[in-house]
Amino acid sequence: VPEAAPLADEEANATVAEVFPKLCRVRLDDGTSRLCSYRRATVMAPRAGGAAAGWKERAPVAVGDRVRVHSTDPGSGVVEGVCARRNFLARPAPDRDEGMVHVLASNLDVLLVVASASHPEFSPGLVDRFLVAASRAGIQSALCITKRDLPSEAALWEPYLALGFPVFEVSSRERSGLDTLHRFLRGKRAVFCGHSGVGKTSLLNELLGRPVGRVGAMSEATGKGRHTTTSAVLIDAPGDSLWIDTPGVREFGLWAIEPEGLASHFPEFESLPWAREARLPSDDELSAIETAPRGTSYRRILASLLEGER
Ligand SMILES: Nc1nc2c(ncn2[C@@H]2O[C@H](COP(=O)(O)OP(=O)(O)O)[C@@H](O)[C@H]2O)c(=O)[nH]1
Ligand SMILES: [Mg+2]
Repeated sequence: VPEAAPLADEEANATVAEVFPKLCRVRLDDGTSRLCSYRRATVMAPRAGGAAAGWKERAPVAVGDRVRVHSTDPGSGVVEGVCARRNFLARPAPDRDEGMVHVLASNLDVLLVVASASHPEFSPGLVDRFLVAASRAGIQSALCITKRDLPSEAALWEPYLALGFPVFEVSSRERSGLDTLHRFLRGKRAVFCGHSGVGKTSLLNELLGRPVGRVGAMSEATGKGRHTTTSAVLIDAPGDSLWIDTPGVREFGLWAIEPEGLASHFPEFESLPWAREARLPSDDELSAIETAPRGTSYRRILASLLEGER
């Protein structure tokens, strides 16, 4: 079956809001919502790289995709085609075949990396993986530090401020810091990413002043939240903003990043000679950056890419 060509932007009338195994929920441009089926063959538009580059998407559409929906009856419809994406955030699909890719969300203005000051503890490893993935995808990123009402150890997020990333410190419980973050996100398509239990859904509920998703119970044993959502969910926000809540992840695999190119996604290392030459650092060159704030993070991610992380 020949693959359908992508639609022109003006042919779209809806945005994918949630993805289920054989269905998706879309938000029509008139603001209403519909549960839609799709036929893979008509929806699989050629994607940048795509089949030719040896990778396949886990689902035919992703949250944020612009689509054309034919309404069958009130409340349901069929996705007839999809537009080309401006950008997309992807990771290797966990527990899937080699080459299978999970597109978390598409057509984004900003990736908001959400990490808690404590409970669970701030985890620079995962933060850096999201920042690298955003950089690879050409998406602006920012950090949101949640649960600032709780006592925490040293401010491990300070290096990110020094590196020029926007950093927002908030407490959903005490409703502090929310206005500044709201202003930053206004008018943007933003995806909220981070460990489960860091407070993404609580934050969205507070930013919007209405419940948009269930807040997970904290596990007494691990101090981490339990999974409450399985797909990313697109949420209408004021000022034409579209914000996307994502299910918490334990790990975030990097996709389509060569070990030699990793340093180009760390602004503080990109101008070092070996990084500019797009080659791996020698042992000496690697130890020279070991004491930099993100030196350890870089070394760990590099090691996992060299071990064949897809
Ligand atoms: N102390 C404190 N707890 C919070 C805050 N925000 C969320 N939580 C708690 O953290 C847990 C996980 O929150 P949730 O929003 O489901 O996290 P998600 O998995 O990232 O969406 C819940 O028990 C929340 O009540 C906060 O600002 N302060
Ligand atoms: Mg949540």
